[in-house]
Amino acid sequence: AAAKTTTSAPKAVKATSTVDKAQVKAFKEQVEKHLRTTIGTSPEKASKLAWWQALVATVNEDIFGRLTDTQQTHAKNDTRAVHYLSAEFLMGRLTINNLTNLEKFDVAREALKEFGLDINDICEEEPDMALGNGGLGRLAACFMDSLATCNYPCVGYGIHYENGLFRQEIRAGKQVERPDSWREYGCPWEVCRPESVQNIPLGGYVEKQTAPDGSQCSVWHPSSMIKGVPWDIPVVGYRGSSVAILRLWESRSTEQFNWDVFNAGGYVDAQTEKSLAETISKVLYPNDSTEAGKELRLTQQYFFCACSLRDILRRYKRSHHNDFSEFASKIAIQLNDTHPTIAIPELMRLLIDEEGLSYEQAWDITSKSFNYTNHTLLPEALEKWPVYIFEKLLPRHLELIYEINFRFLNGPVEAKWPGNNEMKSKLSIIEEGEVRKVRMANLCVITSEHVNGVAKIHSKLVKEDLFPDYAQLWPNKFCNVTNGVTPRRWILSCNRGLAELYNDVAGKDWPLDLDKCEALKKYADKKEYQDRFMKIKHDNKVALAKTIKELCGVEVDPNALFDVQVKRLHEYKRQHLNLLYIMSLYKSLLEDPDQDIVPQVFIFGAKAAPAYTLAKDIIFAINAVGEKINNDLRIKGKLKVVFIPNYRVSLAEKIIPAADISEQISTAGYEASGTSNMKFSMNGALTLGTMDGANIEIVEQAGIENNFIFGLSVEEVQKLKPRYNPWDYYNADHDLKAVVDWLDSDFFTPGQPGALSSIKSSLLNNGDPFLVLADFASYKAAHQRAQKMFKDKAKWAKAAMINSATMGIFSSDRSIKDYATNIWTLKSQLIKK
Ligand code: KOT
Repeated sequence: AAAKTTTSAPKAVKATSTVDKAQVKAFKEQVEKHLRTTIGTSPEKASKLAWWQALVATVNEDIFGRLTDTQQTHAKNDTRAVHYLSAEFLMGRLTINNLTNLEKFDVAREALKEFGLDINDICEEEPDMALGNGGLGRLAACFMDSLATCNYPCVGYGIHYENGLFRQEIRAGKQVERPDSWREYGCPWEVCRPESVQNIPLGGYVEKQTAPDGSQCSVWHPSSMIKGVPWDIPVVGYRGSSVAILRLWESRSTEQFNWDVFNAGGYVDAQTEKSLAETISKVLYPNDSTEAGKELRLTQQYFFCACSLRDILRRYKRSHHNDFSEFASKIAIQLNDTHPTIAIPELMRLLIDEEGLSYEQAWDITSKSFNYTNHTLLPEALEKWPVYIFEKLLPRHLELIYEINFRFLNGPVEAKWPGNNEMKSKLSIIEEGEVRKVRMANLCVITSEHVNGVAKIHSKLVKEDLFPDYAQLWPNKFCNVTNGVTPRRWILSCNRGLAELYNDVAGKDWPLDLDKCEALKKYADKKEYQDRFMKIKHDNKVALAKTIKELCGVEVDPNALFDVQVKRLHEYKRQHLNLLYIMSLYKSLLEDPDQDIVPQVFIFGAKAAPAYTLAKDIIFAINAVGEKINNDLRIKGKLKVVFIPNYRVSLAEKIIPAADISEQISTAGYEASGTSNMKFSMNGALTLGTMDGANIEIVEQAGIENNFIFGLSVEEVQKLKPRYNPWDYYNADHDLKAVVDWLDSDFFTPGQPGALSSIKSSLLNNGDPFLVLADFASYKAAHQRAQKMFKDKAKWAKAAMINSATMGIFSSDRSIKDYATNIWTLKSQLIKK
């Protein structure tokens, strides 16, 4: 029959597209070639790991050519570039993403199929690159993807941790931390660059010298040198635009480090010093939103900043020799929270001590180069380093910090508030007290051109509550850039079914312009499309149910409502509020087992900082309650609770596409933004959450009627907090009292009464700092609304589709363009082949 042209709307159900046979053949030959000549094995005896390595080698062939093109274009045009300094980059796995961005995934899948292999199975061999704790590190990873995709000249700088975030095991319901050795068998994506090694001084003392002209200067005599070895990880932009570089520094001992000791016959001592130097990049500190205040941590921060700045200066000097007048117009530096703050005095030091600039010249350059992103308001996360640690490790930097502080207090502060010592002590970089401390955030604000928060509400609080006095001095310094996530990883790669649907309704360019997804909105009322959308969700739930069976040994029904809370465990994120609700639901089911409720599966994933006892107790409580509920035949499987161990990026990619409800239940004012909230919505989950962080902007897009919002607002929390008494809520609400008291029994922990009491105690005796009890009733009501809507399949499908369709502004491309336009004044550069 003759082909018919059609102008009608796309069909909801469509045949899957086919791939080019010649490309598949070529890819297959490439993989086999690498299997034989790069890996040294053959298709007959290759392990899955070997196949994966051959696959990566094949992909790398594509990447390196583009990398050279990118770097040559930028060098030739002497372009301005941004340098993203971050102690964390939570990259996850790279294979599927790189294939996706190169538009080779389907070809690769078919090629492997011809070897009898399943690409997803092979890609399971790849360890996650877990060089981050949570939101902050994952944001940096999404930003690298967007920087590359949008063709912005950039380098990401961080630490090449030998061990990333710990692997979590659950034993007898409790978290156990195991080391994460992500490169035990080598990482095929990274390239070592010995030609760019740096030597970093540390320790020692500062000598005051008088120059011939009578002026004073400082000479630093460090006590040791550490070698910084760069490892480059190429980050491919979507459709092969440009290739960005993530450069991670590994610490090694230098020959200088132990030569004298060695010569004096101290072979063993020399080895100890060597291991000290190599300790610096050994392990990622497992704290999210708290500060350890450990010497090694500051050494890590200084080490990677010092290496990165030398790298930046070397590249700048290659084209500008010793003329620093254009430095600030060529170099933008973004500080991902305060962790890289030490880069500020380090740049000052390099310019003054090594390059011979005056203090004023150095300050002029430095204060035009840096910008600072704040990611939290939690006081325990604001870094303050004891002055004595600085004296020991970085005496010259301390001197420069004092100088910056002196000029700031006697300049702008004195001019604005003459003679006001109270203001001076509030704004000072140095906190006085028994232990004098350096306030890193103050140094950032004083130096940076721009200071941004990560969601509208958060940026407002940064300006008005965290730094109100600085905002009076410099009102225009403060701005907002709402976070975003990359749609390449968080839809296209992890939810192929949904990606196909968007291809059909929005055309194939939606991964580059997520606003295009809005096209789905006009089909949200159409049964055919609702069915297709919910079929995609159902398939994802079937796949997740299989994973849950494997990892937790629990059978869950894909027809049940999947209610998901996955994120770091923290009191402010209130996993225990979720748990109290589950207990109350269970209680009501025991009281009336025949009641007509929607079957529900509550899914948790969370790592607790190893020293955070209450967080670990909450993990134990979730497991204990889950164990009881999952095995209670009286409730006929209407309720299941699972805790998926070792939550990480690769698990998120399986969990998020399968969620019906996304729990975003932080106490209002405490979650700076959240980013998983965006991923869930994009994948068609409805948010059950508070008006906090980016949740506010999510419901602004998707409509409050398509989500379940509950709880106190930021203003209400601020008002209630000073006079809050959790006992009032406990005594007034029978159901709440019953479940809180349940924690004190041994019902969930037979033979171990009191095993869950610390949670009750934190809620009642410790004043319930995050207002769990105050929000309980409203939280329960939100769940009831959700249950009701879930019974109306069409209504639910429509709401889910509208959520997914309206998340365009949460593409990290939009965030990066905001940074480029408002903060970095950076232009994108087309790459010449
Ligand atoms: C950790 C230590 C010190 C200071 C801040 C942190 C931090 C903050 N780590 N992760 N965050 C999160 O950052 C995300 C990205 O901006 C936010 O979405 C999230 O709300 C923060 O909690």
